Amino acid sequence: MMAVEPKGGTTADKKPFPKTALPPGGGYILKPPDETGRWEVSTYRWDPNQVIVNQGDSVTLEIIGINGAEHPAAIEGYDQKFTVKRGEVTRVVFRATKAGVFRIVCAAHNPAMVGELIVLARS
Ligand SMILES: [Cu+2]
Repeated sequence: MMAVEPKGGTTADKKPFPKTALPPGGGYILKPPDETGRWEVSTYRWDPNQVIVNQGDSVTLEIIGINGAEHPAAIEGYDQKFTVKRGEVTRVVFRATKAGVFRIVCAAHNPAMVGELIVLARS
């Protein structure tokens, strides 16, 4: 997995700077026009943002930090907390004991940076 920041931009003469604020929480960034009129929008995400495993699997997530200095994160319902830092690989190792869908949430980039751990029930 990666922690990445997709980014887009244009100049105010092509598309006026949006008047509506984006949802708060650090997950969306809207940079107002600079001296050249260029403005940018970006967000943070896990890529891929879904991990599918089978119940009972030993899971190792290797997550590299590409954009953003730090991503303090957790897998809700699995008691896994970790921080992904730019330029480093963070390994998250656990056994998928519980079936279900569990959010992988970065506390610094709400509400955008949310992935899903999907644990398929053992039949
Ligand atoms: Cu983040």
